[in-house]
Amino acid sequence: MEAARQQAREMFRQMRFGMFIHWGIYSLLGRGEWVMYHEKIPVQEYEKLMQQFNPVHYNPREWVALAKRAGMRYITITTKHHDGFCMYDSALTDYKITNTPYKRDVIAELVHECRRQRVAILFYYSPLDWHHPAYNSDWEVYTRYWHRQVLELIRKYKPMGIWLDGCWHKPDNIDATWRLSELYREMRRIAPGILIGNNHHQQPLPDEDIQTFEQDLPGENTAGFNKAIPAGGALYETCMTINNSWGYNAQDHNHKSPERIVRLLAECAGRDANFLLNVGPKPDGTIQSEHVERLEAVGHWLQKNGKAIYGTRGQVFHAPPWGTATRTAKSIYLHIWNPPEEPYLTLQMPTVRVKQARLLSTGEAVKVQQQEEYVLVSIPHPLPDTADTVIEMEVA
Ligand code: JFZ
Repeated sequence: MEAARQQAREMFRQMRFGMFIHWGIYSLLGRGEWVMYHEKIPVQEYEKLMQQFNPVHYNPREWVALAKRAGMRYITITTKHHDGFCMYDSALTDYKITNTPYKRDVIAELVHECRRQRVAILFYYSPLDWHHPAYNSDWEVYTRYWHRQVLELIRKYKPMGIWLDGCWHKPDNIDATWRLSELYREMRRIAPGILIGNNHHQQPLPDEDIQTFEQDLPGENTAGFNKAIPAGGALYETCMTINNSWGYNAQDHNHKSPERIVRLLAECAGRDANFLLNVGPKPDGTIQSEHVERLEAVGHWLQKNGKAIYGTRGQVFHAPPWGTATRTAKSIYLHIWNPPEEPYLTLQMPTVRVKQARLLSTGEAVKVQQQEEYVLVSIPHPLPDTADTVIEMEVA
C-alpha cells in the first residue's frame, strides 16, 4: 500500500471523532434529505427549490469552530446527495449551488475554513441520483458523469477522502456495476493518499479504506444491511444522527442526550471505530441549537478525557458489562458508566502488569491490586462522571 495512503489511514484513525454534515436544498422543506422520494415530488417541481436556496446566515468559520469546540478532528460534508443537487461549483452540471440566489460555492468556503483552522475535510458523494436523466436511461453516460464528478471534487478541493453512498441501490456485482475499481485507480492516480469509503454495506473492496456502520456499532448487528463483517483491514467508522434525521427535519425532536453521545463515542473507540456524528443545517445556514448544545457538551467531556479517545486503539476486553476500554502502548483506559455492585472491577489481564492508576479527569490515584491472572481496580462510588468515568492504568 502507498505510503501516503497508509499515513492517511493512520491519521484518520487517530482523529477518532468527526462531524457529518447533511446539507442541501431539501433543507428548505425541513422534512429530511429523502423528502423528494418519500413525497414523490416530480423532478421539475423539486428543481424549483434551487431558486429559493439562499443561506444568508451560512458561516463556515463558525461551523468549523463548533466542530473544534465539540472535539471533532474532521468534517465529512455532502457535496451531492441522492437528489442530485451539487453543493459545489461543478463544471459538469447547472444543477448546483452557484446557480442559486446564494451564488457562492459553500463547499469551497468550508474547505478554506478547514484548512485555516486545521480540521481535516472529507466529501460525501452520492452515485445514486434521482435527478440526472441518464441514471435510468443510459448507464454508460451516467457512469462517466458521476466518475468525472468525483475526480473533479478531488482535483478542485483536495479532500482527505471521499465517502460514497448510494451504490446499495444497485447492489449486485457492485464493483462491475458501478465500475468502482476503475474509478478508485484513477482517484489514486491523481491523489495517492486519498481515503475511500463506500457505504454499500457489503464487505469492503480491497481498495476501500473505511468500512461504514450506519446508525450502528461494529459487532452490534450481524444481520441486516449493517453486517458487522470482519474488516478486510479497512478502518471502522460508525455514523449516527443526533436525532433520527440526517438532513434538517423540523419535526424530529428526538435528540440523544449528551451523556448518550459521550457513551457512543467511547463505545466506538472501544470497538476501534471512528465516530462520525451528524448535523443537518437549516436552509438559512445555521445549525439548530439543540445540536450545538450537545456538541459543546461532548467537547467539554473531551477536554478532560480526550487522551482516552484520540490516538487510542480498541478491542481491549470483549463487551465488558461496566462500559468499554481503549488503549495505547503505555496505558489502558477504563470507560465506566455501568459499575458492578462491588466497589471494584475484576479485569482478566494475565499478560499485563499495572504500574499505577488514576482518575483521568482529576489525576486522583486509584487503588489497584495485581493478582496472577487478574487485576482488581477500585472504583469511586458514586462515579464522578455519570456519562463516562475514565480510569487510566499505566501498564508495563
Ligand atoms: C444513506 C442515505 O440514504 C441517507 O440519506 C444518509 O445519507 C445515510 C448516511 O446514508 O442511508 C442508507 C444507506 C444504505 C441503506 C439504508 C440507508 N441500506 O443499505 O439499506
